[in-house]
Amino acid sequence: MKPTLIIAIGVFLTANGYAKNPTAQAILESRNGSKTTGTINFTQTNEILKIEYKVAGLKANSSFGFHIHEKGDCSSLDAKSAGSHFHKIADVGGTSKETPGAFAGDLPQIKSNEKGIAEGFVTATQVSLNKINSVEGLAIMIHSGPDDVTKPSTPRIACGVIISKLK
Ligand SMILES: [Cu+2]
Repeated sequence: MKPTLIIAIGVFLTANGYAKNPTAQAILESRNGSKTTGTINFTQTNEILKIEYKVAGLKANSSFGFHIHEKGDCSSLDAKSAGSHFHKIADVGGTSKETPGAFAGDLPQIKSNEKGIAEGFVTATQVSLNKINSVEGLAIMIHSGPDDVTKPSTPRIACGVIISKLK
Protein backbone atom coordinates (compact mmCIF):
# COMPACT_ATOMS: atom_id res chain seq x y z
CA MET A 1 0.00 0.00 0.00
CA LYS A 2 2.70 2.56 0.83
CA PRO A 3 4.34 3.00 -2.66
CA THR A 4 0.94 3.75 -4.21
CA LEU A 5 0.29 6.51 -1.67
CA ILE A 6 3.64 8.24 -2.38
CA ILE A 7 3.02 8.30 -6.15
CA ALA A 8 -0.42 9.81 -5.63
CA ILE A 9 1.02 12.71 -3.56
CA GLY A 10 3.69 13.43 -6.20
CA VAL A 11 1.11 13.82 -8.97
CA PHE A 12 -1.01 16.11 -6.80
CA LEU A 13 1.86 18.51 -6.12
CA THR A 14 2.86 18.76 -9.79
CA ALA A 15 -0.73 19.52 -10.81
CA ASN A 16 -0.74 22.40 -8.33
CA GLY A 17 2.25 24.28 -9.73
CA TYR A 18 5.13 22.78 -7.82
CA ALA A 19 6.94 21.61 -10.94
CA LYS A 20 10.67 22.35 -10.83
CA ASN A 21 10.69 24.70 -13.84
CA PRO A 22 7.24 26.17 -14.34
CA THR A 23 6.50 27.54 -17.79
CA ALA A 24 3.93 29.86 -19.30
CA GLN A 25 3.11 31.37 -22.67
CA ALA A 26 1.48 34.50 -24.04
CA ILE A 27 0.20 34.88 -27.59
CA LEU A 28 0.37 38.53 -28.62
CA GLU A 29 -2.59 40.15 -30.35
CA SER A 30 -2.17 43.36 -32.30
CA ARG A 31 -3.75 46.52 -30.90
CA ASN A 32 -4.14 50.19 -31.88
CA GLY A 33 -4.25 49.22 -35.57
CA SER A 34 -0.77 47.64 -35.56
CA LYS A 35 0.27 44.50 -37.45
CA THR A 36 2.40 43.29 -34.54
CA THR A 37 2.04 39.65 -33.52
CA GLY A 38 4.19 37.21 -31.63
CA THR A 39 4.71 34.57 -28.99
CA ILE A 40 6.35 34.97 -25.59
CA ASN A 41 7.55 31.94 -23.60
CA PHE A 42 8.31 32.08 -19.89
CA THR A 43 10.50 29.63 -17.97
CA GLN A 44 11.24 29.91 -14.25
CA THR A 45 14.55 28.46 -13.00
CA ASN A 46 15.20 29.10 -9.32
CA GLU A 47 15.11 32.92 -8.90
CA ILE A 48 15.34 33.77 -12.60
CA LEU A 49 12.43 34.15 -15.01
CA LYS A 50 13.57 33.78 -18.62
CA ILE A 51 11.27 35.55 -21.09
CA GLU A 52 11.82 34.48 -24.69
CA TYR A 53 10.18 36.56 -27.38
CA LYS A 54 9.57 36.28 -31.10
CA VAL A 55 7.69 39.28 -32.42
CA ALA A 56 6.94 40.28 -36.02
CA GLY A 57 5.27 43.22 -37.72
CA LEU A 58 7.34 45.88 -35.94
CA LYS A 59 8.85 49.06 -37.33
CA ALA A 60 12.34 48.09 -38.58
CA ASN A 61 15.53 48.76 -36.61
CA SER A 62 13.76 50.25 -33.60
CA SER A 63 13.38 49.83 -29.82
CA PHE A 64 10.13 49.09 -28.06
CA GLY A 65 8.93 49.27 -24.46
CA PHE A 66 8.28 45.74 -23.14
CA HIS A 67 6.36 45.47 -19.88
CA ILE A 68 4.16 43.27 -17.75
CA HIS A 69 0.90 45.05 -17.00
CA GLU A 70 -1.27 44.53 -13.94
CA LYS A 71 -4.45 43.08 -15.48
CA GLY A 72 -4.73 40.05 -17.75
CA ASP A 73 -7.22 41.84 -19.98
CA CYS A 74 -6.15 42.74 -23.52
CA SER A 75 -9.73 43.13 -24.74
CA SER A 76 -9.87 46.84 -25.52
CA LEU A 77 -8.69 48.06 -28.93
CA ASP A 78 -6.04 50.27 -27.30
CA ALA A 79 -5.11 47.55 -24.73
CA LYS A 80 -5.65 50.02 -21.88
CA SER A 81 -7.87 47.32 -20.35
CA ALA A 82 -4.60 45.78 -19.13
CA GLY A 83 -4.13 48.67 -16.70
CA SER A 84 -0.81 50.12 -15.55
CA HIS A 85 2.49 48.38 -15.03
CA PHE A 86 2.63 45.51 -12.56
CA HIS A 87 3.61 46.19 -8.94
CA LYS A 88 5.54 49.33 -7.98
CA ILE A 89 8.84 48.53 -6.23
CA ALA A 90 10.54 51.97 -5.97
CA ASP A 91 9.72 55.66 -6.36
CA VAL A 92 12.10 56.28 -9.27
CA GLY A 93 13.50 54.33 -12.20
CA GLY A 94 10.36 53.77 -14.29
CA THR A 95 9.80 53.79 -18.01
CA SER A 96 7.41 56.67 -18.75
CA LYS A 97 5.95 59.92 -17.48
CA GLU A 98 2.85 58.03 -16.29
CA THR A 99 4.92 55.43 -14.47
CA PRO A 100 8.00 57.31 -13.17
CA GLY A 101 8.43 54.84 -10.31
CA ALA A 102 10.17 51.53 -10.87
CA PHE A 103 7.82 48.62 -11.45
CA ALA A 104 8.53 44.90 -11.22
CA GLY A 105 6.97 44.57 -14.67
CA ASP A 106 9.43 46.95 -16.36
CA LEU A 107 11.47 44.67 -18.60
CA PRO A 108 14.44 45.55 -20.82
CA GLN A 109 13.39 46.97 -24.19
CA ILE A 110 13.29 44.79 -27.27
CA LYS A 111 14.88 45.73 -30.60
CA SER A 112 13.73 44.90 -34.12
CA ASN A 113 15.94 43.99 -37.06
CA GLU A 114 15.71 45.32 -40.63
CA LYS A 115 12.73 43.03 -41.26
CA GLY A 116 10.77 44.31 -38.28
CA ILE A 117 11.34 41.13 -36.29
CA ALA A 118 12.52 41.07 -32.68
CA GLU A 119 13.78 37.76 -31.36
CA GLY A 120 15.68 36.90 -28.21
CA PHE A 121 15.21 36.75 -24.47
CA VAL A 122 15.41 38.87 -21.36
CA THR A 123 15.67 37.71 -17.75
CA ALA A 124 13.86 39.13 -14.75
CA THR A 125 14.17 38.57 -11.00
CA GLN A 126 11.42 40.92 -9.73
CA VAL A 127 8.70 38.82 -11.33
CA SER A 128 8.23 35.06 -11.42
CA LEU A 129 5.99 32.11 -12.08
CA ASN A 130 6.19 31.25 -8.39
CA LYS A 131 3.82 32.56 -5.74
CA ILE A 132 5.76 35.79 -5.03
CA ASN A 133 5.19 38.50 -7.67
CA SER A 134 3.62 35.93 -9.96
CA VAL A 135 2.89 37.10 -13.47
CA GLU A 136 0.55 34.24 -14.25
CA GLY A 137 -2.73 35.62 -15.60
CA LEU A 138 -1.31 39.13 -16.14
CA ALA A 139 -0.63 40.80 -19.53
CA ILE A 140 2.61 41.30 -21.43
CA MET A 141 2.71 44.41 -23.59
CA ILE A 142 4.70 45.93 -26.42
CA HIS A 143 4.59 49.70 -26.95
CA SER A 144 5.09 51.50 -30.28
CA GLY A 145 8.28 53.25 -29.17
CA PRO A 146 11.18 53.14 -26.71
CA ASP A 147 10.92 53.71 -22.96
CA ASP A 148 11.45 57.35 -21.99
CA VAL A 149 10.69 58.41 -18.43
CA THR A 150 10.53 62.09 -19.51
CA LYS A 151 7.65 61.46 -21.95
CA PRO A 152 4.17 59.91 -21.88
CA SER A 153 4.22 56.23 -22.82
CA THR A 154 3.70 55.40 -26.49
CA PRO A 155 0.60 53.49 -27.70
CA ARG A 156 0.23 49.80 -26.89
CA ILE A 157 0.65 47.85 -30.13
CA ALA A 158 0.50 44.22 -28.93
CA CYS A 159 -0.85 42.51 -25.82
CA GLY A 160 -1.07 38.91 -24.59
CA VAL A 161 -2.30 37.22 -21.43
CA ILE A 162 0.32 35.07 -19.66
CA ILE A 163 -1.08 31.56 -19.29
CA SER A 164 0.56 28.73 -17.33
CA LYS A 165 1.36 25.68 -19.41
CA LEU A 166 0.55 23.37 -16.48
CA LYS A 167 -3.18 24.05 -16.77
CU1 LIG B 1 3.68 49.11 -20.79
